[in-house]
Amino acid sequence: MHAAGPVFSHRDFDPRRLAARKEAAGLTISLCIPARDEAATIGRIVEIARRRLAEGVPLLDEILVVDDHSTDGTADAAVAAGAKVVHSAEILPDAGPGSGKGDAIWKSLAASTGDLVAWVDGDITDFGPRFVTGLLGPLLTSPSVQFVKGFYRRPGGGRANGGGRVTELVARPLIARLFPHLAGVVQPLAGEYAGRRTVLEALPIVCGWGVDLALVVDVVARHGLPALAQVDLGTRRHRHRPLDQLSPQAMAILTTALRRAGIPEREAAHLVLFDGEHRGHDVLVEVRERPPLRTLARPGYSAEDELTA
Ligand SMILES: Nc1nc2c(ncn2[C@@H]2O[C@H](COP(=O)(O)OP(=O)(O)O)[C@@H](O)[C@H]2O)c(=O)[nH]1
Ligand SMILES: [Mg+2]
Repeated sequence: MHAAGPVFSHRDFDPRRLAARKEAAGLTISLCIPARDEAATIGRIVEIARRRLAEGVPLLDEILVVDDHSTDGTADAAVAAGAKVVHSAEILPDAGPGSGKGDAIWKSLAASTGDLVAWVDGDITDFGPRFVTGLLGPLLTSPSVQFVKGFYRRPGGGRANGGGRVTELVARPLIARLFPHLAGVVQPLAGEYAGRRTVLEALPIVCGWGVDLALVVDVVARHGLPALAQVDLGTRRHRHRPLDQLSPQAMAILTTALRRAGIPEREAAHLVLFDGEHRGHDVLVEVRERPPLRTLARPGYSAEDELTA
């Protein structure tokens, strides 16, 4: 592998041993899942995490789903499977406007309590405990690791060991140009990652699709490459998006990367997309940023927390 931070495999970690380490260290752990219309998959993910990693083994203290105006019964499915479900609009309602996946990540950090926080996407169809133990293992066994990014094989069409289309066509070329020190990150857009709350609450969070890349860039900028661990999570299958839905994702990644590289950008990220009749439609891509959570005055936070955090 290309030089980057430490690399692990989910096979390195046993749930029971991780739970013992967590207990010995006196830590609590949250699993968070941002979800918008994931009724088909969210129940199974929550159920497996709860049974195997909260009840079977005392690793997870909390399973939180941040639902965002889903219309397919996502919240009910997640509740039935045993998750705590919070609606995005109800978290920090006075914090001003924001939307998209990254906004849900920021809000899940605000609404969860674990000292360690792990995220997985809600559309994974071959979910298993390995996703969670893999992400938490490096944090529980290596004190120098601050953030863990998952990578995986993607069965089905395309190269077995490559990334998705936005990864290969947008993220990788941008990283090569703007952040060559991150060229060894196998899946820069993976939605499966975990970190220490102290580190995460000190970072700004990009609201939309740029969040996954920005977290890697920001963690390494502040803490160096050795603080970024990568973990092989085995295989991962998820929803396949049609090509025409990828332009906004690509725009968010591009805008986020340019901003992090210090290249000035216009305030709003507008795209024109064409329909089957060649009519152009204006699309505004979410690239706003949320401030580091520790800079917000929040209920439940004492002034002392603010000073010592
Ligand atoms: N709460 C919330 N979750 C979202 C939003 N957009 C995407 N997600 C979730 O973020 C995760 C990744 O999204 P997905 O559509 O799979 O992204 P892709 O794999 O890059 O195409 C999934 O669990 C989505 O349900 C949103 O606006 N709000
Ligand atoms: Mg997906």
